[in-house]
Amino acid sequence: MSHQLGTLEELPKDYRDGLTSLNLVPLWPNLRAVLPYGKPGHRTQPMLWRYKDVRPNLLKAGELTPIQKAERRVLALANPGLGLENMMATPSIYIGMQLILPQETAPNHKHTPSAIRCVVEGSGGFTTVQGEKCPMEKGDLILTPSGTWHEHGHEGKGPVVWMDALDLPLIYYLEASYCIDAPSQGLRNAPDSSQTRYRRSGLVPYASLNAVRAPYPLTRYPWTEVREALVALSQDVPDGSPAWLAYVNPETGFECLPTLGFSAMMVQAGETVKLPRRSCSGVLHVIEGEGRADVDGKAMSFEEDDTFAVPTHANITIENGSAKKPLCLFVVDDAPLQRKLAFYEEFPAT
Ligand code: 1HN
Repeated sequence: MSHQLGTLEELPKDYRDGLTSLNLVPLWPNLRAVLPYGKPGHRTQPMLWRYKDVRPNLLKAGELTPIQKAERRVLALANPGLGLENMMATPSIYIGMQLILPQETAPNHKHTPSAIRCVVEGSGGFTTVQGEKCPMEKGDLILTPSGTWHEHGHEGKGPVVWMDALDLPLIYYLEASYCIDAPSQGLRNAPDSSQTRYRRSGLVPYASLNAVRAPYPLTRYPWTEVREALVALSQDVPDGSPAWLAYVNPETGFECLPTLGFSAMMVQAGETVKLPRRSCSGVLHVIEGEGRADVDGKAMSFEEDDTFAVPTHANITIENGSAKKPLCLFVVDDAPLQRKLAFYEEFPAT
């Protein structure tokens, strides 16, 4: 491994030109670029998007662009390291902030990328997924997995904003991204299944034990329930570690979606936590609280509703900036995909 590999310039020009004309490329001058030693390289920058910068521009979009001309009214959080036009927060994760105004509807469609929403502000918004109407209140997680019909509406007052996360960069790279539309879904006239069939963790409908399991039994994870669980867990975690819960499929116990993973973290008032160095890339969104993050030496001060991207293998320290209130973060990452590919790794925080 200590050998200096041969460079392109060392090769005779006529040989190089000959290779080029045959669409052939020598591997060895490029090998370290595509297979770095010890740790992967990355173009993804640790990046913070402040909601106080996003919000006025999103509301302005509400004035400038009627929903009919947008289909989805969204400002994407684009990582400059990956090229703004590519709309990638990390190599696998697309993140956008979506605005819907009272009485507007965002029409029914389905697509190959999988999506989730995490509600940022407002009341009265809803997403209908496969006929199930999911209320959207701050911090709620709503899944719209690949191939599931979904549409949005708003029956309340004032703006409703949520964060969209999709595995779009992956699916687009695979040249497999497309959507189709259809008339509005018929509604099942019943509360969403987080309030009925999957009300409590550890309990599933009896009949599901026999049945061929639905791939996505639960599409809404209400924040009030998650927060309560985080508060309870906080009483029993070591100092310097966050209370950290993963959102899972209640029937399988595995991650909700095949590609992206979702979790919620609570850092106690006045505490600073170091996260394990993980091989996945990720996006952290502040549901409540404020503080500072250090991501591979880049310091970022954040407030409620801010969002930041972290590259693969990042060393992350998070400090709760309040001595009184907890800090709650929603985390999106591509660990489920990396686990399936059998290379997901975690290293103790240093
Ligand atoms: C999409 O379908 C939604 O359904 C939001 O709300 C953002 C970004 C790219 C591709 C599809 C939605 C999207 C999207």
